[in-house]
Amino acid sequence: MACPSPLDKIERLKAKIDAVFLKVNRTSGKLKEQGGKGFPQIPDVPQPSPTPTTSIEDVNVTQGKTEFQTSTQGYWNPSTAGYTERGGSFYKVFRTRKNYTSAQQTCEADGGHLAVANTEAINNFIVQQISGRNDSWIGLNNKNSEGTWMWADGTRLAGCAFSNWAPKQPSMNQGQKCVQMWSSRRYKWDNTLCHRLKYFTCQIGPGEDSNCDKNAGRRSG
Ligand SMILES: [Ca+2]
Repeated sequence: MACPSPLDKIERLKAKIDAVFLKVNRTSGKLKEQGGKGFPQIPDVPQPSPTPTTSIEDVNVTQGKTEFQTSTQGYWNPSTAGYTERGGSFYKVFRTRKNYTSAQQTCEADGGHLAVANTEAINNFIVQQISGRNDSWIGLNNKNSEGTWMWADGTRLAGCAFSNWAPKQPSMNQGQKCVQMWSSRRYKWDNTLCHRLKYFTCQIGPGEDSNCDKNAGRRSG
């Protein structure tokens, strides 16, 4: 074969240059593609508790939860203190016996109050937490006004659709101003003497949306 002519050399050189351009273009395309995806995502850091894991059923509860989390996050965690989350609030049965006032103070020290069992659902939930045959205080009393039963969140029992008195309760006995879940009456409610020592249930957070009427009249509960 004859020595390649200068023209052939130029053609080959052009072909090489084209090949290089093609390669550069492909690489550049890949880089653009990569660039469009941005930097690799840093995985989300898991949120610390008390992020509830149960499903949220209505908007009011969701709002309550958000407010509550904002107010407590960062300095105290009910979950690690033995509280169980339900619908954005936290509940705990304390298995030491205290009188009503001491029980209330224990709940307040945790940032809550004695439990408000103002719907059948939350009442049943609390009963399930009380294991064994133990009477347990709830946040219901008429210490400030005879005949007017007040929940620990400031609502009147009379304004709520739900109540769960044991048969013949509340009894009219003088001084029975505090309400227990009465184990020998299937944990239905009984008014009894506040100085008695009983288990008790605390609640942190807004609790259930009970539809209790905060402006209910001063009728007897
Ligand atoms: Ca009674």
